[in-house]
Amino acid sequence: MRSTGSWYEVLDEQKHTWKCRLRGKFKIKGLKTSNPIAVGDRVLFDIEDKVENTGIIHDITQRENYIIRKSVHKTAQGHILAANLDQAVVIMTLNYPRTSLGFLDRFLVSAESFRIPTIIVFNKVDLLSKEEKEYLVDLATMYDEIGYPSIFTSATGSIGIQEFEDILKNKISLISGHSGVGKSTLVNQISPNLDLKTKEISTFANKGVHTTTFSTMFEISENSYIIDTPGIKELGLIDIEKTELSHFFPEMRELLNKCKYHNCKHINEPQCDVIQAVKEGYIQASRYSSYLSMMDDDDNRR
Ligand SMILES: Nc1nc2c(ncn2[C@@H]2O[C@H](COP(=O)(O)OP(=O)(O)O)[C@@H](O)[C@H]2O)c(=O)[nH]1
Ligand SMILES: [Mg+2]
Ligand SMILES: [Zn+2]
Repeated sequence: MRSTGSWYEVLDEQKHTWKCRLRGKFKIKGLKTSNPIAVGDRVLFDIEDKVENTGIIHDITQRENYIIRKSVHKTAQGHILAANLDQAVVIMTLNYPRTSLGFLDRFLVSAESFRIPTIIVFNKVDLLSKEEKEYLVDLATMYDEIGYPSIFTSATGSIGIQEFEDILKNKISLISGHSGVGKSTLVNQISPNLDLKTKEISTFANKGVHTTTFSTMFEISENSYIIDTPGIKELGLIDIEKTELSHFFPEMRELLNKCKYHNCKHINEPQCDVIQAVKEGYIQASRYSSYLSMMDDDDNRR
């Protein structure tokens, strides 16, 4: 559920909480990380003290997926922020504050690369004009066609709260989104008094800043868990090779072997099916623009 340095809080099948440490020579084969166990990991432990509720973790089950952040100091190592996520829920607002599509697409690409399905929550719909609402419906339809379902909510106006609860039901969800979009207010509608620490996901601006972060898992209702990850702002900071980026745009992925060149970057190559699809409107201009912008970012980083 959470870890503070050398202690790990573990929830067992009966929902009892145990304070555990790792067995002395605990090691995970193959993966070089600064933390051997992360929030969301499923572990096996021996009871050490039944009165004090302490235990010793001796094994970990294979991860279905995980979010890893590159360690700043040891480049060969990564830091796992969370494991075994059923989905990511990205909360955004068209306005107040404005969430850019570039930001959203960047998040979606990261989630794709970690193989985590994403649901978009458009919050604060109570503040939108008729025109903005119409635009939002079009936007939602576009993302839905690519494979990202969405819901409309107003955390303060009691719109879509039941839908929000439904998408979290019986799942482990990563909650993310810019600061001020209403994450705490939304989650509080389902689980009052939960103190979400989730910070905004910035772009690459803060990439060099190393912050000590502790993810935390909360049970917000029976069998529904959310993971709050203050360090999630680095979610965008992953190594995606240029030639791979298009694989994480689902609408491009299905066209890839149709380009003339097998290593086509879909920027200005002749007989590129992606560019053709953009011209024909099958791939949305805003998505392609996010793609180009991420290709650019990559350049700057190198
Ligand atoms: N009008 C309106 N305000 C909202 C809505 N959701 C949240 N807010 C307000 O937006 C501000 C930021 O909300 P908060 O939950 O703290 O955002 P967080 O930083 O994402 O956790 C607060 O003043 C909330 O009352 C909404 O759906 N509509
Ligand atoms: Mg908050
Ligand atoms: Zn191409």
